[in-house]
Amino acid sequence: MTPRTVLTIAGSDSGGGAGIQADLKVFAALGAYGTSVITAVTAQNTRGVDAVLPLPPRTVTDQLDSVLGDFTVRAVKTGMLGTPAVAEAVADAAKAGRLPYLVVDPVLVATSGHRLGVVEAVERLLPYAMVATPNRAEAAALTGRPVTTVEEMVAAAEALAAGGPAHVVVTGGDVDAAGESIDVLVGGGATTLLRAPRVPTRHHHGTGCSFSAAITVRLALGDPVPVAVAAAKEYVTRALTGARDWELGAGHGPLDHFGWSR
Ligand code: PXL
Repeated sequence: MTPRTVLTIAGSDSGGGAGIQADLKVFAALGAYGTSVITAVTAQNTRGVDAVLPLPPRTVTDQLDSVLGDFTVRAVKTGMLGTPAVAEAVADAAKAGRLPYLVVDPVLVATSGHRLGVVEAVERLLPYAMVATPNRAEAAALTGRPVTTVEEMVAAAEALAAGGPAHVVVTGGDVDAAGESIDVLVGGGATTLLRAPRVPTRHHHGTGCSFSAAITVRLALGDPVPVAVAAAKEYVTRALTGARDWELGAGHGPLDHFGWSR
């Protein structure tokens, strides 16, 4: 059977844990055919980001034209966009209806604290998102309000959903909630809390990328948004659990996408 094709528009992580590399691993693990448009090249490993080279918008649109001109892309995710000019180019494609089932992961800051995007750039794209997946810090930056409790996560998700995206998931894997990882999903007139056991590990590099990539595949396979989001949360919980004891690099290691630890 021909696999469903999905696309990631994101930055390259030379360490293979986040960005394009994480997305392609998730796509493969969940049975989709992954294509990629690279927005920026980062030099990084598990310890942090050493350098960033944003690509020119023209190079991004060239890649987009090549992929969309040949493949039937069922769903698309965006990650690191790098510059406002690249965000604008991607938003133009979304506006023209060329990016179906769009999942926007509003990447702003890496785990290591390195800045990977700016609010103004992400805001250009959010109105076209079927699902936006900010973590707490990104939700705070986008709403200009603190997002430290579950109540504040709900308020931020509702505020962001009012501004354009059909659905917003604010992820709270880092909120201390009695051993649970709680995400808030707002959309379709409903607010839902998603719960999973919290996986205590410092090897969580690429969790946000993997979460949004998993949602993208499930949307491409035809799941409704709440089902896709719940499946993605389960995927991430399993991938974090798998890599809990890995020793890849000296910093924040990547997730286990292929069940190597089982
Ligand atoms: O997880 C956010 C992220 C997205 N994209 C790239 C990254 C990171 C975090 O390090 O490097 C390329």
